[in-house]
Amino acid sequence: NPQAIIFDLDGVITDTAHLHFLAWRQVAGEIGIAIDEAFNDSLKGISRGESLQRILRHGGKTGAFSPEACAQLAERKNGLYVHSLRQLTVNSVLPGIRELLMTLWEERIPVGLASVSLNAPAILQALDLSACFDFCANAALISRSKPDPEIFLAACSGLGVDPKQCIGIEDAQAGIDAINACGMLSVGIGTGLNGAGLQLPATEFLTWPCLSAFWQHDK
Ligand code: B16
Ligand code: MG
Repeated sequence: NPQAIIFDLDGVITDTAHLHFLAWRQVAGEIGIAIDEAFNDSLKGISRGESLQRILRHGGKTGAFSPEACAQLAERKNGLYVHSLRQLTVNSVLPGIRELLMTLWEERIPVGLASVSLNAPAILQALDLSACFDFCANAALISRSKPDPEIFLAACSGLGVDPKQCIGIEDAQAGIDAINACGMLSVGIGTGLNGAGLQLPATEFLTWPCLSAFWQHDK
């Protein structure tokens, strides 16, 4: 068996990408930048500050705002986003995920979280999933967004496991690249991802028998 399974949050455990999008669209609109869902895909797994920089670049406004103004824009986005998180309930967990986490607990396989979201602990709590995770990497201690492997390495180190003996699960290209850069086995959820060791169309196909077969085949 793998020594641990490390999950991404946004897009794997729950679909917060749309809420991030709505908050960013509002803030970007207020400074005259239009963003759409396709552009939002390129912000998945990217930290709040770095997302803002990408939005400014997208709107041709790189350097137009002082660091203080940028901090205010990021804070405004987060206020809107955190407000929208109130709509999350125990029913907001993506299909199959709660069942998978229960099975991993029964199988005594350690479970970690590698989300660069500073709101991750509150989201897990709203979903009533906090107890399912043996270790959640602290996004506040991470200096580089995915595709840098830092957050996945922090999750492995907190669990005391060897990345090469673990599986990472992601829905974003930056996340798959981060997992592969650690030497972990990667599982991609969704379409259009390059380099995932195992590619599944949606979370409902993510089961322990499927992960176990992938592990035995690839190790
Ligand atoms: P916050 P993940 C990421 O979560 C999101 O995909 C990304 O869109 C967001 O900007 C980032 O968290 C930071 O989130 O503003 O809440 O700190 O994919 O790493 O779970
Ligand atoms: Mg994600």
